[in-house]
Amino acid sequence: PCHDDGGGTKQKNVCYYYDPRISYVDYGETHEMVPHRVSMTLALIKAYGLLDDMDRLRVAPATEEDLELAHDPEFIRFLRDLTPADYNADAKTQREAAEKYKLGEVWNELTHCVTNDNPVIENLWDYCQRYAGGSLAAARALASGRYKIAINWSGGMHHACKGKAGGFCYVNDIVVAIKALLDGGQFNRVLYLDIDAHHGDGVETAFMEDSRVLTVSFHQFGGEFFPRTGDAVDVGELPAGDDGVCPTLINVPLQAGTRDGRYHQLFGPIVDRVMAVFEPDAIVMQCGADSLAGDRLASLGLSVRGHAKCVSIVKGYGLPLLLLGGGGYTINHVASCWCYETAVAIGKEIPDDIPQHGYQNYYKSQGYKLHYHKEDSSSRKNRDMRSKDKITIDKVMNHLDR
Ligand code: ZL4
Ligand code: ZN
Repeated sequence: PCHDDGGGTKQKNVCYYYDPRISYVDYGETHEMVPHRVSMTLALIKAYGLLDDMDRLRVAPATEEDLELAHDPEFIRFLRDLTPADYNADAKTQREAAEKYKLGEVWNELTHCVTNDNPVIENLWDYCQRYAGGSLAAARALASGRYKIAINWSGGMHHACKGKAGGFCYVNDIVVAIKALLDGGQFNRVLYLDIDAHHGDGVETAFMEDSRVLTVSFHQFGGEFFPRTGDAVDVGELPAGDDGVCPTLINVPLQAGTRDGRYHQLFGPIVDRVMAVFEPDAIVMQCGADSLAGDRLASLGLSVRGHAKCVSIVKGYGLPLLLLGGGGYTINHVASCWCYETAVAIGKEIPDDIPQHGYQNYYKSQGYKLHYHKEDSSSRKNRDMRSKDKITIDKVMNHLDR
């Protein structure tokens, strides 16, 4: 238990994984994904003095075998051997193989244009090993029973599939971590919650036929918003004993412009029902920060407090909790959010004024406050669910009632 050993050091409940090499990864000058945001997050966490309240642990890079928990061996080997030099030397076969795995420049049938969402970049394999290694180590730390909460803000790459990359994600560290939790022997059921602005399609697909994992994704939906899947009608279930059914996936589509009020009319009640029906032994939460107001790619409008309230609600159930990153493209907002959520995990309130530290200048546009404000004149209107939200919650609750 948590007691003072007399030397002033307490047993810590939270462990934190961060590998500095990840922050040097460069998706390309015009790409929206900026891995440097995780080192900004850590700098802020340090500046707030939060490192004293957690154990910061080493990341062992995930091995090929680890990654094969989630992926085809051929895909993993291709990823391991892929270099920008070879790719750009245009050995035609290399490019064709890459296209098969959705790596590099890929023709997109839906938009009729070339996508380079998953560019062939320097140190790609090392990057994959390290962000997945962090999530895997975090899962093992929870399975050991030593920690209550484990954090890897470099993880949460929810779009990668068994045999292909997608949506900035090369390997799916979440699937690896969940499999490790299940294989550890202490957890029979794992709940996956995803609050990224994008649908958690890769994790959903991986566990759609697995009654030990329930995936629940809250995401912007409608129009051409990536990846266009995850409507509320896309729910899944498997037969369970005594004529019952066991839910395997739930989607909560949200309209662009959804802010704290409407988000939380859905989040709290749905998570509460999910907990009662599914009774998980552990929770994995993808905390993509592109659902925040002012994100460069998405159009949801959560405040930092609104986003972190999701974490605090989930923490409130007291189960072993794995917190992962994900999207987030306005990097000062991302660092503010994940720093605040680290404080929530620890159980410490931190002041709004961003302390002096190396990355101070990044926060000018938010007045050097953690809780930045986006113009929000119609916040009253956002409090009430719209008819679409009512249909969504009815569908989800009905699904969980069966
Ligand atoms: C970019 O390189 O929707 C914007 C946006 C600008 C600069 C150069 C412009 C060149 C990626 C995105 C034009 C590029 C147009 N620039 C690319 C269907 C798409 C077809 C290709 O948060 N165009 C593809 C993926 C999404 C699509 C979102 C979210 C990940 C996560 C977890 C993944 N892909 C549209 C894009 C660039 C840009 C490069 C971009 N890509 C924005 N949204 C997408 O859920 C980490
Ligand atoms: Zn996203």
